[in-house]
Amino acid sequence: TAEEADYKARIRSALLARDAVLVAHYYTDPVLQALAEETGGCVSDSLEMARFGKEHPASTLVVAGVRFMGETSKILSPEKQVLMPTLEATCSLDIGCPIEEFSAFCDQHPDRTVVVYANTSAAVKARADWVVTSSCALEIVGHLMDKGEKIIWAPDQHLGNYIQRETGADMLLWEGSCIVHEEFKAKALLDLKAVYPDAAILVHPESPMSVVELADVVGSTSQLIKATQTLPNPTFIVATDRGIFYKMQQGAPGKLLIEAPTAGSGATCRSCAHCPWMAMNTLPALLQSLEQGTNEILVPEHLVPQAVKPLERMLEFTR
Ligand code: CIZ
Ligand code: SF4
Repeated sequence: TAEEADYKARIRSALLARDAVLVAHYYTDPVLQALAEETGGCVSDSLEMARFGKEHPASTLVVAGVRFMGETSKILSPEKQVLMPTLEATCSLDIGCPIEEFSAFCDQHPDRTVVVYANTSAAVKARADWVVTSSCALEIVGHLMDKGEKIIWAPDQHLGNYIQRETGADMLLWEGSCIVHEEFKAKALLDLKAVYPDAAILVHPESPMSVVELADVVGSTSQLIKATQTLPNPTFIVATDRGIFYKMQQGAPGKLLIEAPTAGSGATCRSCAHCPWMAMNTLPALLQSLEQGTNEILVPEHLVPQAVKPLERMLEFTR
C-alpha cells in the first residue's frame, strides 16, 4: 500500500542517518523481512542474527524479533547501540525460566554442564556453560556427551526431549515450552496428511513429541527452509510459526506450502501458529525506534562478562 511504501522510505533514510542495519527474524512480518533484505540487513534464525550483528560494521543494530535476540546482540557487541521496535516482545520460554529458580536448580546439580537455549534472559545465559539454538543444539549436546558430560537443559522441554532421544545424552530437563509450537496437534496433522499423501511434514522440535514423531524432517527454521528447496515433494506441511512462509515461498516458488493444524485451526484462532510477540514488530514501531532512538536494549553490565562466554563458545563451535 501507499502507506506501507511511505513507512519503508522513511525507515530507509532513518537507517542511513543512524548508520544502522536491520536484522529480522524469520517469524516477523514479511514486510519487515523484505525491508531487511532490501536494505542490506539480514533475515535469519537467532544463531545467524547473532553472528551477523556481531560482524557487521554498522554502529547501530535494529533487531526485529523478541527481546532475547536484542539482548544477545548487545552482549556480543557492547560497543554498538541496539534498538528494537518494541521492548515488550518477550517469549514464553524466557518467562518460564526465571533466574532465581533456575540458578537454585543448577546449584542442586553442580556436577552437570548447564546448556541453555538462546530463548532466555541475559541472567540465565550468564549462569550457563553453553548457549545453543535449535540449529546447533544436537551437535553441541552430542559433543558434550562424547566428552562424558551430564547436562542440565533449559528451558524448552520438547526440544530437550527430542535431543535426548536423538543423542542418548543424560539430560535433566527444565519444563518450559513455546506457546506457539505447543499448539500443533498430531491427530489433525495425520488427517491433513491423508488429504496430501505426497506432502513432506516439516516440524520444528519445539513441538510436542507426538507431532515430532510424524515428521519427515525435524529441524530449526533454517533447516526447514532448506528442506523445501532440496526435497522433491510438491507439497509441504509446516509445523512452525507461519512467518517462515515468506522465505520458504521465495526459495521454493513452485511448491505448495500448508500450515500444520493447531488446536484452534479454522475455529477459535486463525493465528495460533504465529507468535504474538513477534507480531508486535510493526513498521510504525520500527520507524519510531529509529527516528527517536527509543527502545534501546541495555544489559546490566555485571552480567555481560559471564553471558558473553557461552555465546562466543556457540559461535566458535558453529563457525
Ligand atoms: O522459536 C523461536 O523463537 C526460534 C526458532 C528461534 C530461533 O532459533 O531462530
Ligand atoms: Fe518464544 Fe515461541 Fe515466540 Fe519463539 S515462537 S519467540 S519460542 S514464544
